[in-house]
Amino acid sequence: MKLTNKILEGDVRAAARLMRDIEDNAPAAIKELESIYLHTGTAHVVGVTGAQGVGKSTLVDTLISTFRKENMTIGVIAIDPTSPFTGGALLGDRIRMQKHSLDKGVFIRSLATRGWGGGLSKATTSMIHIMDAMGKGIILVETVGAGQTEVDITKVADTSIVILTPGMGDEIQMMKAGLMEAADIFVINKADKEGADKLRHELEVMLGMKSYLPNEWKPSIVLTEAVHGKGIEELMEAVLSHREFLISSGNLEKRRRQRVKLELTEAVESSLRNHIYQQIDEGDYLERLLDDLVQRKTNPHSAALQIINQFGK
Ligand SMILES: Nc1nc2c(ncn2[C@@H]2O[C@H](COP(=O)(O)OP(=O)(O)OP(=O)(O)O)[C@@H](O)[C@H]2O)c(=O)[nH]1
Ligand SMILES: [Mg+2]
Repeated sequence: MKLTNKILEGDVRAAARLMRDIEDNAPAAIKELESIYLHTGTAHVVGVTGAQGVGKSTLVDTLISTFRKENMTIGVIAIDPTSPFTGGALLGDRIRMQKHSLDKGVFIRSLATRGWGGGLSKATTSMIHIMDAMGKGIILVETVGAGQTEVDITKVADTSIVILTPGMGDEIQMMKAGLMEAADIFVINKADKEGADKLRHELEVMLGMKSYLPNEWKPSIVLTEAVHGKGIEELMEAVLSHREFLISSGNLEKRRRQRVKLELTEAVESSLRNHIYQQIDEGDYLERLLDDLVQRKTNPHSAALQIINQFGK
């Protein structure tokens, strides 16, 4: 557990080291994570999602400065789909974020998600835990592009920010991804462009169609101009209000329980998968079962149960 103690003291190098080990699937990293986990649960996790180019990174960058003025410590995880098309944008992000690199209260990491086959990777949740254990008060998780990762981040975030921009027809794209229902805060970024008020009106109409119970959060709408630093304080206030609401309504506990449940089921699935596959790969058990399947002597469901009974002990 030599990394854990350093990480708890906020050691950035130890944290970076552990994160690398996790990405490399090093066995020692699992042990470290087990002890890290016991020191988590205080950070407020904020998902920042939206279609490509809506201004997520610019917004995150300005949010960092705004939170820092309030003396809050920040972790940032930028999830990179490793698409060749975003290379330029990421380079831009790095240059932009460099100004925070000397600030001990800020820790920024980007994560590649290629090869994880969609969904929130184990690396992402591990990284959230590490930053949490480091004592970061707010953890911002930026997801690029539209897809499963964006929807999944809303399952682990305490607060979900969904960013839209005027005149892009984003609203409709978002609806499809199931993001609209997950948003706690809608940001209309690039409010300097035409159509911001129209979009705000459309969102208000949409939210007005639903009735909210007293202990239910009605999503807030914030207009921002990230490039000009406008509306960022309001956005920070919206995040803090939502956090207050979650705590006072008891919803934070419910959300966290959901998150833990998701993590647990994922852990069960992956442990079972690793455990079983390792064993069936060793003998000719699998080959015989495949023969039976090809010859229609059995069916995949029964064969799966047979495998679990044989090796799942
Ligand atoms: N006009 C205007 N442009 C903005 C605003 N905010 C960001 N931009 C510009 O929009 C472009 C994309 O900004 P990014 O912050 O890289 O957007 P992103 O959502 O992180 O992009 P990806 O990570 O590639 O999905 C940049 O050229 C920004 O300068 C704004 O408020 N108004
Ligand atoms: Mg970005």
